[in-house]
Amino acid sequence: MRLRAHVAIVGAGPAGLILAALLHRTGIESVVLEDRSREYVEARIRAGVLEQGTVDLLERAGVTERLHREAIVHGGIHLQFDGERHHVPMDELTGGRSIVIYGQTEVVKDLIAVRLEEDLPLLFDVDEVSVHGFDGDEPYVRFEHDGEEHRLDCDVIAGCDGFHGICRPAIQTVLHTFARDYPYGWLGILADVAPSSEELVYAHHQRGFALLSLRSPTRSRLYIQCAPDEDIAKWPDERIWEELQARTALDGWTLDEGPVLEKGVTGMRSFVAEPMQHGRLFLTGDAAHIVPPTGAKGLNLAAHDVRVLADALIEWYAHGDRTALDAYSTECLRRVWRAEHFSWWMTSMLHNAPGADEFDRKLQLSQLRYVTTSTAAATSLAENYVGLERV
Ligand code: RFL
Ligand code: PHB
Repeated sequence: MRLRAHVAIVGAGPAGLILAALLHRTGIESVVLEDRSREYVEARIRAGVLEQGTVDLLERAGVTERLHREAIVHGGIHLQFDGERHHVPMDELTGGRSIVIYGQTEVVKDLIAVRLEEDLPLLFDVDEVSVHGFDGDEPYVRFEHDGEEHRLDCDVIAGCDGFHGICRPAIQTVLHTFARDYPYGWLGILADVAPSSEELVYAHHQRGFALLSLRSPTRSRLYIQCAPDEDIAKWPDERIWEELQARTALDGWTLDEGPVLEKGVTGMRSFVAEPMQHGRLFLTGDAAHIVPPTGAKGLNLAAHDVRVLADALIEWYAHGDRTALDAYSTECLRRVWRAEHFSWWMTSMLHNAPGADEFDRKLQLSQLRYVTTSTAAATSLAENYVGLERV
């Protein structure tokens, strides 16, 4: 079948779904193509920290009704090292800015619900997606759905298909890529137990990094540093709790345990592809860049990309002005590289790299002490963590 839309969106992660919602609000119609099932996409556990700018964008996209009821606002984080836990009051340091705890899974569920309620095109379980003609003025996407072949003609293709998608490889030859792999990963669990700390705890420990986060007043999300190719089968729940207890132990405080509902291992990588556009194909979010999760920036960067792209498309459709579209990549990459540096810095300061010696550890501890004693250093961390207004 032959279909037509203003914008073809490949991928129904946060980037693709937010873009589709923003465009729809101004009458620009899109078709969203997702190669996984709705159940899979809605069950995938990912990020949990939203910057205020991301919440504002979701507001504009019209999907914050449940978020405003359920999200938890945090004004700070804790940094733990050398047996001490220090509070970084991010709101005080940044003139009242805070972060919001609301799972990416919930954001995606809300976006899918609104899109389907409004009867707008969003196809799950598509196969054999390929992108064509973006060098010229008549791009199109080919795909299979329900055993039938389709061609989707459009003005622009948005590659929102994540790190393992097909859009970035389609323009591989014009891209410069920059990458760093880290010699460790994160083993993450979702546990049915109230969080033991009101705010997030980032813990530096000789046995490796640990992070205490949450999803709701009754659900904890916890991570420990592990090998990048760690075999999850070697980690029965008791062993995970033991390790979490050892790495976050503090006099006068206890980490409450509960049933583990989900667990998995994530590798850590920094990656940027430049430019984020070729002809009429635009890359957004993880399709163009990856950060290690320590800075909680991945989802927020994806949201920023699609805000810039949506505004540029609105300008183009309304006034035929391509200036903002042409500046898309340059505009996004400034924030991308700031987040790359911040995420790399947080990661290097908090993890115990294999082969690291006492000198490395002393430098980390000195940096952590500086960040928790100097207002200037704490402000630098805080303004990056809550999201810089201007980059
Ligand atoms: P996604 O979410 O990967 O979505 C891409 C979608 O495209 C689909 N797809 C295709 N569809 C059609 N055809 C194809 N050929 C396709 N190939 C792929 C995929 O199935 C998928 O549905 O990318 P997007 O939208 O750019 O969003 C990026 C975020 O998901 C990611 O950056 C964050 O999850 C990163 N991240 C965090 N970010 C934060 O801002 N704050 C956090 O606290 C945070 N914590 C995390 C994280 C990522 C983690 N993992 C698992 C990598 C914690 C973890 C553990
Ligand atoms: C999470 O809650 O999943 C989370 C929080 C902070 C991070 C990364 C992940 O830096």
